[in-house]
Amino acid sequence: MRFPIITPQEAADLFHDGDNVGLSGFTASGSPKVIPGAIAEKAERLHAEGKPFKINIFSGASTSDSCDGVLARANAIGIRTPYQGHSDLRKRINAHDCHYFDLHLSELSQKIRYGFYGDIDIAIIEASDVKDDGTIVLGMGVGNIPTLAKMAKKIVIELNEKLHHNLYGLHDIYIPMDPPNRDVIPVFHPNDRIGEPVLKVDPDKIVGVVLSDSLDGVSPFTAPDEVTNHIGANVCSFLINEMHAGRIPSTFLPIQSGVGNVANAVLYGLADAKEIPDFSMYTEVIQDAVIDLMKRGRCKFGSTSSLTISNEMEQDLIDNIDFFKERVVIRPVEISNNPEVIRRLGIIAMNTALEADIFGNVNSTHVTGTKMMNGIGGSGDFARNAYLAIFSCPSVTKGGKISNIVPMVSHLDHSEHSVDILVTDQGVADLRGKDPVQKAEEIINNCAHPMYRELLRDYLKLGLGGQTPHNLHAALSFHQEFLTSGDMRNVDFAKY
Ligand code: 0RQ
Repeated sequence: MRFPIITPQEAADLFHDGDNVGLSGFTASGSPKVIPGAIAEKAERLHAEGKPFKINIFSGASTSDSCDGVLARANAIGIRTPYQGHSDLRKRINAHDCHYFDLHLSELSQKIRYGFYGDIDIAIIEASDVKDDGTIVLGMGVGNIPTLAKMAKKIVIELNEKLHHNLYGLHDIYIPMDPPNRDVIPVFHPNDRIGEPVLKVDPDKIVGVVLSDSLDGVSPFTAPDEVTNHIGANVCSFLINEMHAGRIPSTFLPIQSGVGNVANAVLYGLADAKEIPDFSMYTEVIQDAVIDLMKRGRCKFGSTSSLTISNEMEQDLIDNIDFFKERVVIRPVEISNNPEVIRRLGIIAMNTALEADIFGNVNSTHVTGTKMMNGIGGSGDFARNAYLAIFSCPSVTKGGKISNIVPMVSHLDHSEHSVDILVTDQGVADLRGKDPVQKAEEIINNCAHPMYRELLRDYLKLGLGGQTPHNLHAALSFHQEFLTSGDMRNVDFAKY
């Protein structure tokens, strides 16, 4: 190989305080495994000497403990975007040790190319193969790395020997032109390939190759519980009814689903429903359930930005790679989440809310309006442009002390204009074609937990008129009550 093989510690020497660092991957999949740990050790050493050291991380989405986790614990992240999901990083963000800005995932690449966030000093790319001419076969996640690599001044490769050099053909690497020269992004079907199977970088920018040897380490999903099963069943029967009513074509439409048990329950529910034809996914994350459904023949094709699958599934995929190359394409998130493509394909988008209000607005990111949970992820890319935008959440959380249906969301990620359907374990609220008061009735009757329905109706009665009858004094009364007494059920509207 033309490039020097270096140790993670030698790689860490290439990183300097204040550097803008691009990472390959999307979720743990395709994220660097070994260099961030060495950077974290360097940061701790420098901090002990009283010297500043933080790097700014631009990724595809969340990463893993060996990336965001180690760096957050070392307080080595200055700026972070566009999505994260690690508890240690969350603490840093909410303590303002790390400046996190939350962004629609599809937008980061173009905003980097537009120069909005400065230069990219160095990129770390997980590769399953690298050639002397700078041709790289990526790992299980792509994310924003095509643009990050193009813009980076230097590149260091993590060559993952576990990936066996046989992933060629799994990826489709494409960078659109920028305005005013942007052309059509020619994805007309989920399985259309529009770019190259490899990432091509300037070989002169590659300063070293670090060897790694581990799979992505995605935890297998936890067993579904009664609540997630109910939500999944509600979404599923809603979609089947829509197809029977002719509002979803009989050939069905491509599905996007966020991560977690609800997505799994919906996918298995659709797969088990005889009336639903074999379907495709056009999504940002493919989880274990989809791999399973591909083997059963129920999922025909999956377009994604990552295969966020457990080690067992990842090994299975590597061992049967030819089967999966015909059924999977891994794209840059700029394309997997592209609004133009999502609207053209007519995606059924399923995403998760932390809370929703009675008028159909959704908060996906901020606990009681202040504490960042993870980020908006791709939910806005998909919901805003979907054929059908579905949001789901449990009706209550923390044993009923929190109602996830509230008078007014404490933070707004998706406005009522982007939410067609709201689903909880209680049922389905179809918000299409309804005015705010009609939406409120639909949501209270069908989605709120029975123990909160009267309280929510009482709130509506306090409304001070207008098309959306809020009472601004009491709009955040549920949250205020939770912060004061620890239980939203104690809210007393006599005070308002
Ligand atoms: O806290 O762990 O302390 O019990 O929030 O809630 O119910 O376990 O749900 O893990 O699916 O996360 C929206 C955060 C849901 C996630 C969100 C507490 C609850 C628990 C987690 P504990 P659950 P999940 C895909 C596309 C981003 C948008 C999206 C997410 C913890 O799905 O980040 O879909 N979505 N992106 O107890 C206070 C409330 C609460 C609450 C739940 N109303 N108030 N706490 N919790 N509701 C992602 C990508 O783009 C890659």
